[in-house]
Amino acid sequence: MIEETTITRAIAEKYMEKFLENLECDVCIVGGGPSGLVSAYYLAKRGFKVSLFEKKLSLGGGIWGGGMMFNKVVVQNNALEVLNDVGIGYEKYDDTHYVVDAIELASGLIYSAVKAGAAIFNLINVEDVMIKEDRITGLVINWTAVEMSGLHIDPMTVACKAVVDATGHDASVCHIVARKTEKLNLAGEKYMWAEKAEKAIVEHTSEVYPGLFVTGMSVAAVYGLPRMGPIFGGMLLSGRKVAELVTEKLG
Ligand code: 48F
Repeated sequence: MIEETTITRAIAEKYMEKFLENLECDVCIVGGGPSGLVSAYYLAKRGFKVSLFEKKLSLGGGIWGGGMMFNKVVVQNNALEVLNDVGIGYEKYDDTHYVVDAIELASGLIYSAVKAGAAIFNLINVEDVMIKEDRITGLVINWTAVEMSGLHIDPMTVACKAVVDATGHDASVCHIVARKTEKLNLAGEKYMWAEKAEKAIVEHTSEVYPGLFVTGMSVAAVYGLPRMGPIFGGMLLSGRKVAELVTEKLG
């Protein structure tokens, strides 16, 4: 027999179980766009305990709307490996450009990250960081609904060994660290130049403060790099690179 209160109990119990299991983890990823999801996938696959926090209801960030709501995106040839790793299809347009269905890309990356073992928490906004002895040691989180409604409610914390800022154009975590430590300067994202941006974002994907790594468009905000519009190879490769850097760091 179906019981309403059993449904409630099952959800509350299982959510709390997942939350408490991930209260202390290896890597916290902030932002569930392409770069955050790819890094979550590779890190979880390597056996790290990974939590990803996304402030919105849906993950996928800037993927869903493709270019100007035409729900297709372009991925260049050197990033096809990542699509192959997660089993996402693509169509050749010319030797450099491949076209990917935005819906398949977003849903495929989300599914792959979950199946690899990453714990995903949507509707949670990362509003601050924990820093001890000049090293990031965790995140300060609250429900997005609390932030939206301006309620006076204190946040809570999760601890981790490394944080990945995958918050896209906002570079939210880097902005917080810059403001509160004065040990990080953000140059601000620059104009559109797709070819230069795609290469530079991957090259500059790095640890920007002890324990804080940056991936995706946040890299452009930190290093003053150009933007690229609806081509996603750089996001995928940056996500994969940050997973390699975190792996090297955590051993
Ligand atoms: O913007 P987003 O997709 O970042 P990305 O992985 O990819 C950028 C591309 O989508 C596109 C582009 C390149 O082709 O120019 O824009 O760098 O995803 C960032 C996610 O982070 C969430 C936000 O809602 C989005 O889903 N986010 C931002 N700030 C916070 C956050 C925060 N403080 N706490 C939790 N999530």
